[in-house]
Amino acid sequence: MSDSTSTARSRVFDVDAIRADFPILKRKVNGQDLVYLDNAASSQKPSHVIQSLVDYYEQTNSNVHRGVHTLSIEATDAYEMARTKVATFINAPRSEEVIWTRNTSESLNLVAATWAEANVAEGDNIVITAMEHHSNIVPWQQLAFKKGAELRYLSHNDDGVIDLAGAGSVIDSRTKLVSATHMSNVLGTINPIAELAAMAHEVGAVILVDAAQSVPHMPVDVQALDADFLCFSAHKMLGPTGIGVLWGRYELLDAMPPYMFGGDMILEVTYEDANWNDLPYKFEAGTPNIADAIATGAAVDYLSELGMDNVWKHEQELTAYAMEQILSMGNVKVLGPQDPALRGGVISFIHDTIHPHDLGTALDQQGIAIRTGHHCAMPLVRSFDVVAAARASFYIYNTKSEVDALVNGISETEGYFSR
Ligand code: C6P
Repeated sequence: MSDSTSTARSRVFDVDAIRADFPILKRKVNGQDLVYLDNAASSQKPSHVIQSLVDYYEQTNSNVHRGVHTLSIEATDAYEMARTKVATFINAPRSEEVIWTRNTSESLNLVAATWAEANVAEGDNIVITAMEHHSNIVPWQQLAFKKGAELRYLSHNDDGVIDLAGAGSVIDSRTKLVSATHMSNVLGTINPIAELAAMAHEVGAVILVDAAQSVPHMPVDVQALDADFLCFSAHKMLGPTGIGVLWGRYELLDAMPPYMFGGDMILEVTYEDANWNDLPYKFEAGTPNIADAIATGAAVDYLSELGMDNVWKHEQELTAYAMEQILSMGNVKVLGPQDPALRGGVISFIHDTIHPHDLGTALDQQGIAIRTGHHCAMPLVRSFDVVAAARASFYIYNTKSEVDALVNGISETEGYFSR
């Protein structure tokens, strides 16, 4: 693997070699080999990313954009290099369009508190889908309450596929923003973002893409999607917690008011007033999360070396295999598209007789980590007349034998509960 400042080379997609890069995959959980299938919540980290944090703190640690001394210059270079890597990764036209935030949630709140605050008025509407994470519902609910605007939902069919034909009557001349998840963290559905972008642009609205579940797993090109804003979190894509990205079109970001005030985001301050720094710094008040930005660059290097086409192909194969195995059990219902080609590697399921929390706890005893609950998408999960679902989600280091372990684990749990 490259060091944290180099640009990506290519590497063969070899799952055994990939697994060897992840120290945590060697540990036992409850005396069993760890089978980590909770990647939609947060991914594991390769040594390359962990080492980039150690290297930064041992060799470079300093504040950025402030000093003339060597450490500060090196820290600034590495921090800005990471921004450039992210820009290249999502094919952003300019690296100044990449804003570091804490996570996807903060990126969404930033747009709600700045762009939407300035552009949404009474009687306008904001359109989201009915399969959003709370982070892409609640900021818009709050904004709609405050502004006297309407929050509208795009519906989906029983298979979790968006009703594009119906979207034409939901998105109208009073729509200011369409905000949609690229891949559902519950259903796995991949949404038709380019089509929604065209519909939004047709009525003069902008489109925001919640790419928390897509950027880590598939090639994402903000220009091909014709997106206006797009956000994601590093911790779901091999990077550290506490850092995320908001990408936005330069003209939009440039016209937006700041989100927070303080050091680095100003150009000039007098006792009476202040004016704002250029992008991206206008949105990065205070000392930023330097180490984690650099480690995000290392994560992007790692994924780029594997190639996002290969990452996606691997996960599609695993998903198809897992769907087949899980559905063949006969007593487990899978939420979302039944056709694996329409979805990503997130499989939420409901067992006929075992509660998801019991299943999750029993699987944990076998070293298998899945997520159970409402997955921070309460309205969506409740729409299936349940309060919780079990969810297995995959990443680059998962294997078919881990899918087998999951299916065997479910069978063993059935045996336990039938005793
Ligand atoms: N979903 C899951 O287990 P943060 O927490 O800010 O990094 O990401 C929020 C978020 C936004 N949108 C989507 C589609 C998401 O999946 C998530 C995070 C995790 O499904 C944690 S709740």
